Amino acid sequence: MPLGDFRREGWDIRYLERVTSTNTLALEAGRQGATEGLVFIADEQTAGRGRLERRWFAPPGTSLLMSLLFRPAEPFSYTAPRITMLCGVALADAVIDVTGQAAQLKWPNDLIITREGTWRKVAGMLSEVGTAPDAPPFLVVGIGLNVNVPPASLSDLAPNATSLLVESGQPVERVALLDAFLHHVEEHSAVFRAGIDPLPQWRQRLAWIGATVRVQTPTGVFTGVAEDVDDSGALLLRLPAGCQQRFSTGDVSLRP
Ligand code: BT5
Repeated sequence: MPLGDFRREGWDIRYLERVTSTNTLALEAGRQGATEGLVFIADEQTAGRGRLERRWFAPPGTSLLMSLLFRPAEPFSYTAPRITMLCGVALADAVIDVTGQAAQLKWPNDLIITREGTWRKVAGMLSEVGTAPDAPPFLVVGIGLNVNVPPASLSDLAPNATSLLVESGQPVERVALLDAFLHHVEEHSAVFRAGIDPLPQWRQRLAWIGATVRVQTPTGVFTGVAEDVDDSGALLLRLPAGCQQRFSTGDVSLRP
């Protein structure tokens, strides 16, 4: 089925062939009052965004490029990060269901696959908070998943990029992944609404807890043992000097 024909009950899915960034569209729609459940999905982005002003690249028609609009319940500062976490868990679930690949989350918002001791990034997530006058803030969760990116294009994306095509050795149906992902978002959201915190499940899916890692932040590079995440999802690193340092943002890699 073409991506543009995909529907799922409970979701308002808007497919566009080419956009600047699905996150930008979802943020604008949220400002205009769009309701939770809106999803923008595109075959191509001309200005795909990563965190910290970085870019997200994807050859047209090869990937899942999408943004979901959420209107988190109060208190926003507790609920919004948990919605991002449950989307990450749902993304890992979908990849595992559809491809059998043992995908793991990499703090804070990546999906990686490790093969023969080497990890590669197969998806990234960008959560952004939107605001509008006289209205509560809302949340946009953007996901870029490298589905059928051919091997020759991977080095144009990032040195450590991979795709599901490359990992599983065969093309993967984007519609099947999208359907599985939305199914798992529904499932995990229902559990969260019933009062169960998604953080422990998210933590369980994180790669490298207990391992020595390098954390790169805008203020420096730190090496230590990734001991845990705290109640807000921040990473807790045990530094060689013995003290623990908390990171709310950064890029983590395994110590070389
Ligand atoms: C992310 O940022 O990983 C978040 C990416 C979110 C992209 C989605 S696509 C749909 C929605 N609309 C948007 O505009 N964005 C969201 P970050 O952790 O900052 O990683 C960005 C870095 O990943 C870049 O600097 C590159 O090094 C690398 N990169 C870019 N494209 C990649 C790809 N397709 N696969 C793997 N790595 C990539």
